[in-house]
Amino acid sequence: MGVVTPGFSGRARSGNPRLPPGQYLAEDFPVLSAGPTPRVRTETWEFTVTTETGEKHAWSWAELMALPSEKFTVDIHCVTQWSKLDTHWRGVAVDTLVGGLDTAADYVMVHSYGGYTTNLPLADLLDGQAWIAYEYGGKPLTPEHGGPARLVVPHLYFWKSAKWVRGLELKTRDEPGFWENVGYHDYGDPWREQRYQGD
Ligand SMILES: Nc1nc2c(c(=O)[nH]1)N[C@H]1C(S)=C(S)[C@@H](COP(=O)(O)O)O[C@H]1N2
Ligand SMILES: [Mo]
Repeated sequence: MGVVTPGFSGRARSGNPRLPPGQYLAEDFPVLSAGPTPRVRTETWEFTVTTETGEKHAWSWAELMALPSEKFTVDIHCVTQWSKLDTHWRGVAVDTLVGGLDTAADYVMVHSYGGYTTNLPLADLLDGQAWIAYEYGGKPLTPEHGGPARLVVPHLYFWKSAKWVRGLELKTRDEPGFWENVGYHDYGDPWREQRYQGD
């Protein structure tokens, strides 16, 4: 038996080219929520996109379901160092909701039921990089994982993937969301290990 246990070397340097630096593979699907799980009924659920001029666009649950959806398979990376490869989802591409809008905004504040927020550049939500997801593993997304619907932005740390998503606020200025405000990185690229401000 070697001095370095497989578990330790796995965490330090996995050799798996799909694992960003400092990440390890999670077998299960951990639940990470900063507060209680809001129970949002689809009957009253509403998703809004507000532009920087105050123009508001809203979708009911039925309207979201009527939009073209995509199945997508992605790797997800939490800042607490777990990653999960090949996760299966279904959702509506953010392009489908925002694509036709007249906006000069460069930033987005994502808002959730329950009050959670997270900020990111609008460009990171477009071109097939992000979805409003409502199925995981072929089943309706459970409340613990953000159901009825959550944002999924797999190329950034998973705190950007707001659970119980309620809307996108398009903005000309970048402002910090919930975790960004207490020291987490504004952008959060797992491949550049942008965990905290200054990384
Ligand atoms: N609304 C909301 N969204 C959230 C969070 C949260 O606390 N509230 N936690 C974030 C963090 S830190 C992570 S890692 C993922 C966890 O998603 P999961 O619980 O489905 O694994 O959700 C993100 N989205
Ligand atoms: Mo996280």
